Amino acid sequence: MDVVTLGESMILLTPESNGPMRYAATFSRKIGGAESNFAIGLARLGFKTGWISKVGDDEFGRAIISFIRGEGVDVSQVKSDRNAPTGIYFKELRNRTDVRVQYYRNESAASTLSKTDICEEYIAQASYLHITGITPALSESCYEAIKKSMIIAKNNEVKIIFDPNLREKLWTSKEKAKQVMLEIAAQADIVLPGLSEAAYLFGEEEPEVYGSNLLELGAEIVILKAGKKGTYYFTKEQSGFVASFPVDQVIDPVGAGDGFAAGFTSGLLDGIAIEEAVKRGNAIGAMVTMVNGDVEGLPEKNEIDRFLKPNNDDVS
Ligand code: KDG
Repeated sequence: MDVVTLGESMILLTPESNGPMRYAATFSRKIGGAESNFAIGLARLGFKTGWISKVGDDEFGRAIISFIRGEGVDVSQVKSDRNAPTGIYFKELRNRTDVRVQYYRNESAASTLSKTDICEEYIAQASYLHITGITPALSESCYEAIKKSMIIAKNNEVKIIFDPNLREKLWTSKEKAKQVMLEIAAQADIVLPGLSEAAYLFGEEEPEVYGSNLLELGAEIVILKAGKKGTYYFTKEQSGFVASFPVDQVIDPVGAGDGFAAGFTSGLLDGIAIEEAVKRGNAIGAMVTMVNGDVEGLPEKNEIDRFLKPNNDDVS
């Protein structure tokens, strides 16, 4: 297994018309979840990924498992819960620049995930463990599951990738969010915040300050995503900035960060230079925003190669 991740996936309902959702009569039904988005992104590029989770023992839970399995992600560690439902979320596209997310996931099956659901052998055989800041916000037992996964990773030389994915709606307080995120960041080898997430953790600062703060906490690689501007990267030996790819029209920005993380991680797995890995991440992030849905725009290997080398006839 190249990468193992854990977290909640939900049924995603998007109104078929723009504007306030109170007027929406018809919805399209898709699937979303930061961690499975990431796992699907890597699977499309040909990597072996596994997703640990829980869904309700209901039709939506079955839809999620079969969709994610169909995308080539291993779902052998996903359990069905008879006592709690699958979570749902709505993506309200009010207009091109105002996208709102509404969750119906309180006490969902995934929020009951606990350390007893974490199998040591499963994580131990992976090269990377991917964690987001969403999972520990779901419940104390989810945070326990995250902590156990990180201990297993540390004991087995599995590198930890931490994408804060700050979702303020899920946290009981800013202090708690900050404390947990910093605890996880201190255990991680690779940390991938957006600039606004870094500001949440450390206050308004320059990117270089965030970079050195996170390196001092213990990360080997720090990536700072500056949205449509580009991405900064920092290690002890080098730092730099890679500009974003222009996007004529953003159709749906949700999932772009997960696309970035998948592209960047694929670069690490391929052993390419950090700058090239960041470029691949930027490219996939851009491609995701051009398509409606959290995962629909994630490219396959030949598509990302073509995107990065548009004039290369050798790329099929
Ligand atoms: O990063 C995209 C995710 O935000 C989306 O897929 C839904 O997992 C989700 C969440 O918790 O917001």
